[in-house]
Amino acid sequence: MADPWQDAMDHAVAVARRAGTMVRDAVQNDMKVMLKSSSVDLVTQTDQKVENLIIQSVTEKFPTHRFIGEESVAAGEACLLTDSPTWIIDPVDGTTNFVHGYAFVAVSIGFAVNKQLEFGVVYSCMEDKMYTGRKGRGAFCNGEALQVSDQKEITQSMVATEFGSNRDPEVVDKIFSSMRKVLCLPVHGMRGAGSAALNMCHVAAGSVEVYYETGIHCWDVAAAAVIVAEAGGVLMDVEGGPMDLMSRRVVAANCQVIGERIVKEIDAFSPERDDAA
Ligand code: LIP
Repeated sequence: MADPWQDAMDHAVAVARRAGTMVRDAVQNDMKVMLKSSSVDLVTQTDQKVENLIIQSVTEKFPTHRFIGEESVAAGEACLLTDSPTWIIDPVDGTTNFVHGYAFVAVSIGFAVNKQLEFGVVYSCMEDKMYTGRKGRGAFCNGEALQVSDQKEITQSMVATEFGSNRDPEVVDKIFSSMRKVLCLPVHGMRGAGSAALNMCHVAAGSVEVYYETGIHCWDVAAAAVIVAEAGGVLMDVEGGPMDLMSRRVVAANCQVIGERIVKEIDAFSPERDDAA
């Protein structure tokens, strides 16, 4: 059957590639770094320029579609997912990496209809890796099919997580106590790419068994959630149960057993939801 969203997905891939070129070019030049929620929550003109590029180009082709974009929300727009076709955009996922010239930087474009994610495109700009996932049709990296790891033992697993950008000591304590418990299971290792989208693509690609984080936003994970699911992985909340895109909490695992095992070690907390009025 013809795919009703094929056109939109092709457009997402094309615009992600253009956006990636913009990001790569910007790394060569001086960049103006600004602050958002705190002194460690960074944003650059490139984040804003890339988001404008994506929104403009999508609007020209699909004038009725809606957007949730990291920088538009930072500028005061509502973060509201309706039934309308909606593009969920993180123009530069891994902004801190981008500012420091650390290689994991991605353009992330998710697409939802009737509040269900239909496809996701994550372009790792510095590595020139185009990750794509289309509901019911698989996940790919540069055209090669992705498959999660078949590991079922947490003690044989690679775990990814992040410190995030909240420096409230109580939150930092929870992050560290969770990491300590996970590390001492023991697991083979713990990593953090500095980009939620790429951590999840690493789960989809099989090099990481499970990624968890609290504090991410819907635009960090929407696209990669489709990629993980289509590579055979599972998504859940940090306390178990289904992932809620607006809750700012995510576990992406190769399988249910590993996901549920990691959930047992996480000291959960609840940041303000993305869709809080
Ligand atoms: C960042 C993530 C990073 C996470 C931060 C933040 P940004 O996104 O991808 O992995 O730890 O909380 O959300 O701000 O670079 O788009």
